[in-house]
Amino acid sequence: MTRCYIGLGSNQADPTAQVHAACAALACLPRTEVAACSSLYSSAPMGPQDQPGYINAVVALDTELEADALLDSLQQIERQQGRVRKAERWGPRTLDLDILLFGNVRINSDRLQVPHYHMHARAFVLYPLAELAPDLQMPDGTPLQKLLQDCPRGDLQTLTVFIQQPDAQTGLTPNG
Ligand code: A4P
Ligand code: MG
Repeated sequence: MTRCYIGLGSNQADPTAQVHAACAALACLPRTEVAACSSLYSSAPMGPQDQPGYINAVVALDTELEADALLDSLQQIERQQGRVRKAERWGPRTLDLDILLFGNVRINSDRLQVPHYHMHARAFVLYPLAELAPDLQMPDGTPLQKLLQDCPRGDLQTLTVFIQQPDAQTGLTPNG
């Protein structure tokens, strides 16, 4: 099993529900278990400002999938939740699922860059990640706490809406 961390983001079509649904879908992936889900976080959009604010979260997964297969599965979940890839960089989306960390490995292929290329500068990634794994180290040995020191929280808010832990068998939350 490889412990990996997935960043979830949405700013379209009921973002909170999108993140809940994505968490449930992650729990249904083959040979994969959801170990923990962070709180939900809200923040103003990074990048183009003419789009709604975002809801973000981080999920810890233990998986036997290879990184490429995991990316395929994440992109399938994005499509199932209505994600349409557009040319605009950092534009609005129903769901974005990024592999932040995949065990302790570094990947630089055509399809994958892990650790995620900009995670060190994104409060909406680092703070939910720290909620799950405060003592984490990056593959290059940098402590997560050091990245947090260098990345102000800004307008990032922790919401008092929790991801409901989905049932591992059905992927359904207690309310369906
Ligand atoms: N790819 C490479 N590495 C990875 C990885 N580690 N995980 C490749 C996932 N995918 C990875 O992805 C484009 C390609 O990146 C994929 O085909 C995969 O092979 P994409 O999801 O279509 O592109 P994207 O997400 O639009 O691009 P980008 O630059 O990753 O967008 P970001 O950086 O995710 O920005 N503001 C707030 N507050 N919160 C947000 O979550 N998100 C964005 C999107 C903008 N502003 C935001 C937020
Ligand atoms: Mg992405």
